[in-house]
Order: sequence, then C-alpha cells, then structure tokens
Amino acid sequence: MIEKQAVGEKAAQFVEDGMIVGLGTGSTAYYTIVKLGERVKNGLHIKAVPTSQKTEELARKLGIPIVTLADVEYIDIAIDGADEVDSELSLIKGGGGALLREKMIAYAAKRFIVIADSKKIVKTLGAFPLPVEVIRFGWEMTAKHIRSAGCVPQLRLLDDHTPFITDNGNYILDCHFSEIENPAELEKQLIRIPGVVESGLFVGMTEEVITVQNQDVYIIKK
Ligand code: ABF
Repeated sequence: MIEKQAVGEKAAQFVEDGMIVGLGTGSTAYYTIVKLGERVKNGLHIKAVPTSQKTEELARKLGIPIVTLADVEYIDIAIDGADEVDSELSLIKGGGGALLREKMIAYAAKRFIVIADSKKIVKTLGAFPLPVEVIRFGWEMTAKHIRSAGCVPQLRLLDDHTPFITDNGNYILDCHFSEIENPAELEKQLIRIPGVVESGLFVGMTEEVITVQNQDVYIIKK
C-alpha cells in the first residue's frame, strides 16, 4: 500500500457535488487532487481554492475549476497534509513552504480534514523543524527573537545561498525545537514577535486526521 495515496484518495470521498474545496499542498494532497480531477471528469461539480501556486497548476491541469478566497464566503471542506500530528491533533505544517495560505484556507473551512501517513503521527511535536514565515525586512533580528523561544532558527535556502521565497514573497525560518510540549503557548509566543507572519503550528484547527495503522486506513477523531 502507498499510504499517502490511500489517505489522499480516502479524503477525496468526502467531497460532495457543489462544494467549495480547499486543496492542500504536498505529496499526500497530490493524491486527493488527482482523485478529484478524475471525479470532475466524471461530472462532479466543485470549485477549488488552492493553498499554493503549485497546487493551482496541478488542479488546473486536471480540469478542476479554480476560485480564490476573494470569490467565496466560506469553504465547505479543506483537505491538506501535515508534517507532524500529535495526540491532540495539533499539527506542524509548512514543510512545503505553503503554511500561510494553508492556514488561511483551513481557518475558512467548515471542515478541515488532515491526511497523514503513519510516519507523521507523533506523541509530541518538534522532531520536524517548525516552519515560521517571516517578512524579509530585518529577518535576522526576527530570528534572534525566535531563538529566545528556545530553538535554533535556520533560513530556508534553495541552494547554498539563495533563500526560499514563499508564494507571498516572504522567507521561511525552519526552527529546531526538538520537543514542543505546549504548541498552543508557543504559537501565541511566536505570532507576537514583530516580523513573524505565521507559524506552521496548527492548534485546534482540525477534528479529524485520516491515517494508516496496520495497513488499514482509519480516521482519528477528536
Ligand atoms: C503540506 O503538506 C505542508 O504543510 C506539509 O509540509 C505537507 C506534508 O508533506 P507531504 O504530504 O508531502 O508529506 O500541507
């Protein structure tokens, strides 16, 4: 079984005709988008709000109608991957650099389904470096303030010296915390730092995670 495919395709089953769907980013969400593309070809009517330019390109290629957040009052269902999921269903997201739009779309959704292969399920968040989106101006000072939250922040680079730029024109700092005992507290601490746009901590944003255990797809519900 390809776990990412199994959970991605399972999530696509929850999309109903006429829905406005938030489309996630990453290699797991890829399978949801491909499955939805097939269903659109077979007559499913949906409008999709992509969480990244990469997802928008894939969705358009598959014939999925695209709208923006400006075009909709709400989103019926958002489906997206995660880098880590803890026992409270708090998430680390942003490994793909799309965390800001992902968080905006998840927040606007009536239902936010997370799709995660079994390796993403952890007891405590933090082994995966926490992505934090920061504006470019004064990012070194912002990194200094973030460091005092107890991590080692690293500017995400495309190669030896070219910084990764998000779809929103910002930088990403990958923050090595190792253990995040209180994600809610840390999320509040980080967002208060001037220069921080958003963190990849998604706390209390989802009620359901589709994952795999012993080769079976199952849904963890809060
Ligand atoms: C995206 O899904 C990102 O927030 C997260 O980094 C990614 C998970 O990656 P993958 O599905 O490729 O394992 O939403």
